[in-house]
Amino acid sequence: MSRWFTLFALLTAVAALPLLLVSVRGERHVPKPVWVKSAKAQSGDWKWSSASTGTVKGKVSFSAKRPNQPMVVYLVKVDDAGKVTTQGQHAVPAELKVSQKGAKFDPGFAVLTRGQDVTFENDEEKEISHNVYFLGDIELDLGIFEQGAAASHTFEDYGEVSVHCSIHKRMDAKFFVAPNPAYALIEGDAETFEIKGVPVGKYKLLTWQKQKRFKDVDMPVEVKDGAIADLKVEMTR
Ligand SMILES: [Cu+2]
Repeated sequence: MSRWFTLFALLTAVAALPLLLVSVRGERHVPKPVWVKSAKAQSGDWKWSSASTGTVKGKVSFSAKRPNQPMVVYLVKVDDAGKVTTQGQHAVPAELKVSQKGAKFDPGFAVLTRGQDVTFENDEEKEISHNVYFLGDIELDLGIFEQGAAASHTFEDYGEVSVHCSIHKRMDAKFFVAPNPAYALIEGDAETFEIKGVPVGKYKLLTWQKQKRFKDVDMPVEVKDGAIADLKVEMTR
């Protein structure tokens, strides 16, 4: 009889274990950052600033009416075989501060550079808590923070980030994290771009659109010392 009781007690304990773990997890207010998905950026010894640089410029054309939304033209370093390789070390822009006043992320759109810090400040005048979580190429939850508190994150990977708050469903923002400083933001009715000071080497020119209306471009570019690579970037549907 006592043997059956021991077995029963053991089974109950095993069954209760997940519940116990869930409750412990629920008390953890600031989840440890974990990369769920990676855009496969790597840092390496290769330095972005170099004595030998060239320029990549071009004109973007659109096969249909273009939405009044920003797009980014950016370069990704590739090896001789054309495969994405280490993106190297580069100077990182200053931290971006994002306000959350009135349950609104401000700025609601930004282009960042890999390695850049972003601080979300809960600068509400009332006692309102906010949460920040990311979806997209970079997925992460920064937890919930009260009025006066802040949450920071360093973007060590590149790609698209949709920023949300689990408390306020309408609170959102969009970031694009460029892999290196070689990018151009194209806004309004601008159709040209120029990226100067690109270290010589082989790259891929890629596009990113905030509103995805066209097929993104993926074309090879070679940057030569003191030269200008002049490209036609055709956005088709
Ligand atoms: Cu919020």
